[in-house]
Amino acid sequence: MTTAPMPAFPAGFRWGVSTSAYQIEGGADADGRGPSIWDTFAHTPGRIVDGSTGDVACDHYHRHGEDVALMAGLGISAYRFSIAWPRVQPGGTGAANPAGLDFYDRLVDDLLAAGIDPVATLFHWDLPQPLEDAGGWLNRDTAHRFAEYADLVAARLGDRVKLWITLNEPFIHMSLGHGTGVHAPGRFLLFDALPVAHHQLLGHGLAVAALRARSTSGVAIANNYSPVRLLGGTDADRAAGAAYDALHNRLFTDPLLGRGYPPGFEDAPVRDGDLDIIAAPIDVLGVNYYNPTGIRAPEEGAPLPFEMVPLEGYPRTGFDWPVVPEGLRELLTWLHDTYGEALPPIQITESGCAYDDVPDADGRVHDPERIAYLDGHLRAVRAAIDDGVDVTGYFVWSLLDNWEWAEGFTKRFGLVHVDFDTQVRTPKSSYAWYRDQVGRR
Ligand code: GBH
Repeated sequence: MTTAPMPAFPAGFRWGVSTSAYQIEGGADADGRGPSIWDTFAHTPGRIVDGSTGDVACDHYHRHGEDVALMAGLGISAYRFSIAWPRVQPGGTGAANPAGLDFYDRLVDDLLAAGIDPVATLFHWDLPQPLEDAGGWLNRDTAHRFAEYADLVAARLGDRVKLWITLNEPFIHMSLGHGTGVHAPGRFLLFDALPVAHHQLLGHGLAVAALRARSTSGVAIANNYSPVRLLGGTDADRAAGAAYDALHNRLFTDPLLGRGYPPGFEDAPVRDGDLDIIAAPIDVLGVNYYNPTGIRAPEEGAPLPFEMVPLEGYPRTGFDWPVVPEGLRELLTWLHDTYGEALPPIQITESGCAYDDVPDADGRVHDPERIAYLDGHLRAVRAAIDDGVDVTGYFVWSLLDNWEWAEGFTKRFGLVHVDFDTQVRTPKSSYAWYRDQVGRR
């Protein structure tokens, strides 16, 4: 880690942290919440590595006051959280459950009182189970249900949420949720999962219109990106790189920014008018970045048109993901060069890493690797701004150690350590470090 001082960021740069509902809230049966696909999945034996569920998670539903105080202590200007659709519409359709919305109403007011901008994600993968039973995102109707839900949320919170994020990582929800079955709802459709891409994008576009009708705040989507590192120089390797890029980096961005689907995705179930709905202008592109991906040509007869290969020569996080801060600069300049005028300002809506983070004898948690990780990635953002990319915010994943999907409680991403037996929160050394960065704004 360089000792040079962190360069200053532009005035008004949004400093934040991110979380998501199912990963922190708990309160699975509180105040009329219905089941989501993640409740079903986590309660199915064999799906989660440690057999845990999000029934309690960080019990944030009952401890949000303490958690907002932790955010205020960081001095951040924004908090990205997600709203649990099954709290708002337990059956996935129909009138809102007012008690479910009350929770977010209080959270938003507490944030504003602490001087923190609420940034609300509407869908971070927790689809109401009754909608899944009706076909889920494979069913076009779910896009319309999503827009109705967006309308109910905006009717209640539209005067106070400062930025809306429609979907979180629709690529991961399609690929891990419906392609390989590692995430809920656990379907194994490989490329037949493509309608899930189109219906999520259509839901996004319809939700943008619903949000605009109720709220003057900005609207965004949070996509995940992974730059390609080609591990070979043949034409076949280059073709594999292009195929991975189309799937991971362009499938959810080309149509959003008015280019239609990239080559190879002509099978998406597009109807007349859909592409215009999807390309409705957005105010911010949310970028979730973790690492680049090594790609080479697949073996003859392999099911995918590329082979993913672990990148050598980099430090690794506790999740075994390579630490490549310059990949973030590369990604940001790639977005800028590829989409040009069509690209809205970018906010990094997730950036972070998991380590073991064991408390020492005095109960303190020292996480120098996380400090080095965040330092490197913030410098990469700063360098991209110097390159001419309009980046207006950075959100650390995550405020708290939380329930990491199929990995259960085995991966800790927080600036704040959580003891999942006692629910005691302990700020790590990275919390103090991030507070010092934020204090420079
Ligand atoms: C995000 O997904 C989610 O939005 C969030 O809920 C989650 O908790 C957080 O990230 C941390 O996982 O195989 O070594 O190349 C992240 C999606 C997909 C990013 C897998 C890293 C592969 C690493 N991730 N990816 S590697």
